Formats: sequence, C-alpha cells, structure tokens
Amino acid sequence: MSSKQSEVASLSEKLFARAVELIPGGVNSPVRAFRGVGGTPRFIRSAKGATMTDVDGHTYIDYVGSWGPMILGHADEEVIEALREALAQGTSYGAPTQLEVEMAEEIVDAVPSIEMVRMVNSGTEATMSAIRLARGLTGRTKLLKFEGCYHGHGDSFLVKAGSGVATLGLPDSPGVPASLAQDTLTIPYNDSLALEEAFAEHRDIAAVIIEPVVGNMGCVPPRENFLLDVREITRKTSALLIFDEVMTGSRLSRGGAQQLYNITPDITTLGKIIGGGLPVGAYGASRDIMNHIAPAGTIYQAGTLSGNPLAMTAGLVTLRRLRDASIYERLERAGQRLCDGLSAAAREAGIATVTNRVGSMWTTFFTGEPVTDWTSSSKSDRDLFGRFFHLMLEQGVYLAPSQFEAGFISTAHTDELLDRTIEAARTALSQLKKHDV
Ligand code: KE4
Repeated sequence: MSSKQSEVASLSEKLFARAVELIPGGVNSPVRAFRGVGGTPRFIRSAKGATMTDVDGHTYIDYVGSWGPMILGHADEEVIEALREALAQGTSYGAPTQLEVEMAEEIVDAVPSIEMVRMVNSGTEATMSAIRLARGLTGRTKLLKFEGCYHGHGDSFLVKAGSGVATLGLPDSPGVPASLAQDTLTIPYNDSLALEEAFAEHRDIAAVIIEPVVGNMGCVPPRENFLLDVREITRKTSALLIFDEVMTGSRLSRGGAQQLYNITPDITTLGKIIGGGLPVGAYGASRDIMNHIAPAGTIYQAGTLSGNPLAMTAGLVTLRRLRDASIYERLERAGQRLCDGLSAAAREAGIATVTNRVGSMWTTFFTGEPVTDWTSSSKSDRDLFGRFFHLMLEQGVYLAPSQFEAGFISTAHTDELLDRTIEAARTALSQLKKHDV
C-alpha cells in the first residue's frame, strides 16, 4: 500500500482501535473483522449504487452488498424516498399495520411454497422459529443440516459433524449444550448417499434444513437431482424440508431457489433482500403449517419489532421492483460477464482458481479442483485469497473478506464497473504470480 494510502487508511485504524475496546473484536458481526483476510476493516461512511466510501475517502466497487440485501444497489432513490415518507409517520408502533399485510401479500405472491408468512427481525430468528415449528409439528427432535451451510447463530445450528457420517453433532461453539448439539446431525452437502444413511440410522428426524444454493462455504450449487433427493426422502419419512432462502430468496429469482430448481419445500426462511437493507427475517409455509404458530396455534414465537414499518417500507419497494423479471436476466448476464472475466484473468496469470456462480451470487476459490462441498471448499488457499483480497481492495474493489463467503452483484453494477473489476483482478493475479505463487 502506498505511503499516502497507509496514512489515509489511519482513520479506519483509529476507529478500529477504539472499537476493539468497546465491541467484541471491534465489530458487531464477526465476518466484518477481516480475520479471514488479515488487516484492518474499512469503516464505511456512505454508500451509493454499486460503491461504498470509507472514512478515509476511499471508494470501492462493492460486492458484499451488506451480505445480500442490496440487490438494487445502495441508497436506491425510490427506497430512500419511501423511507423518508414512512419516517414522518413514526418508526414503530407495536401494533399491526397495512404495510405488514402488503408485505405478506408480496411474499405469498412471489414464493411458490408460501401461503402464510410471519415476519421476524433476522435470518437467525427465521431459522430458529422454523425448526421450532418443525419440531412442534412432528413431535420429533432431530434436525439434519449440511456441513458448510450456515443458518444463523441459533444453538441448534452451531454444531459440527460428529465422527462418521450419521453420528450425532458436537457443539461448534462454547455455550451450546452437548445435549442440544446431539440432536443436530450434520452430513456433507451434495451427498445423497450420506442422506440415505442418516435417515436409515435415525427415524426421529423432524426436519432437514438446507441452503438450496450454498453461500456460506463460498458459493456451492446443488448437484443435479440433489435437491430432488432431499425432497423425496423428507416426503417419504414425513420429515419437514426447510429451505433456508435467507440469502437466495429474491436473489436467484423472484421466487428464490425453489422457483429456479422447481422444488417445493415445506417451510421457507427469508431475510436480507425482503428488508431492503433494514433488519428483517421471515418464515412461511402452507396455511395448515403456519396456523400452528401463536396466537393462531400453540407454537410460540414473538418479536417487538417484527414487521417494523421502516423495514416493511424498504422491503416492499425492493420486492415490487423485483417483479420485473428482466432484472434477473440482467443480473444473470452481469454474473456471467464478471465470472468469465475473473476466470480468464486467473488462466492468463497461471493461477488455479474455480469460480462457482448461480445468477448474481458467486465465489472464486483459490483451488485447482471442483468445489462441491465443505471438504473441497476448505482446501482452498486462504492465504492466497487474503493477498488477492487486499490487492483488489487497494485497487478499489471490495470483495467479501473471506474465501468462504459469496459475492453479490446488484442492478447498479454496470458493465463498466464489472470490466474495471476484471482489470483489477488481472493486475492482482499477475502480481501474485510474479511474487511467489
Ligand atoms: P442473520 O441472522 O445474519 O440475518 O441471518 C442468518 C443467516 C441465515 N441463513 C443464511 C443462508 C445466511 O446466509 C444467514 C446470514 N448470512 C451471513 C453471510 N454469510 C450474514 C453476514 C454476517 O454474519 O455478518
């Protein structure tokens, strides 16, 4: 980094030095701390369209997009204007509003499997509620998830695979009771055989929860028929299938991954895009299933700010804009352009990478072999990715600060910005090659 830049970056460093004294790790969510890539996180002052500007005045082409929500780009004029009007009416009432009815109508209209929906305030709340619903409905306790999939920080999800395929889980964080962890089975993603084994071994599986396209081990698409296998075995065994579409919902198509892959889950969890950048989550299913949720039914779940008018306002503007199917065609072309360019740049530099992409979510893995699950994803060269990340950051491109995250393209990412990104990657990769790869 030039001396000018290192001086200029000092404001982020000063803020970070203060932050670590006051906030665990200096951040309000771990991935923001740059632990996966090293160095000082950039403190962001503002964002507009496809770019963010940090407190030192550096502007970056942003591919994090707040980890998915900003599909229309930052500070979208229509969203901001609608929020201004909503703000004048107050910020929270703790009482039902027309906005919540309109949001429910929008989600029901968009997501094929949802007839009824409950709003919450984060993806974690949505997934926690979804498994309580599944356990309450089935009277069973076991949950099956996939290695490398992340469903928020609920205790039942912070579990790592036990030894062997279908053995019971072990806590993956202090504070998660072993007694709870053992009710979560973890098996490899894209492994239909392991799925069969797990169900052969355990008759009391309440639900399978899956990222239909994984974002949280880096982007990993489902193999041909894998989602069908999951659907079939859950139907056969009366376990409920939960599609965690917090990231893929409204991202991969208006109806999410379930529309793209034509699979009907029993319960769907949503978040991110449906709040247009404000705190949000949701879970939905058939009326029969959802009417078990209090106060209609006896399975309890609640939230002070659920359906908050500001989040509903930003979410509704966003979702109504996404009724235009041509947006997804544009995002597909943009994703193809960017990822073809990144792959070509790596080939030219003679650096082994694999780029996985579905629509406008993607990851470039620094590895020479296909990435289809956590085992193959975890073989990626994290150090090399970290160096690539910083070489891109210095050239004004802000990638996800971890090899094991997905990047996101918005409607604000013009071809010019995509081409600038590819050019920056060409420079970064040739520098990596020259120095010591
Ligand atoms: P939140 O509780 O962070 O709103 O959502 C949890 C969640 C649930 N399900 C999926 C598929 C998710 O991707 C997430 C959250 N995604 C991460 C990005 N990997 C959020 C970023 C962060 O943790 O700061």
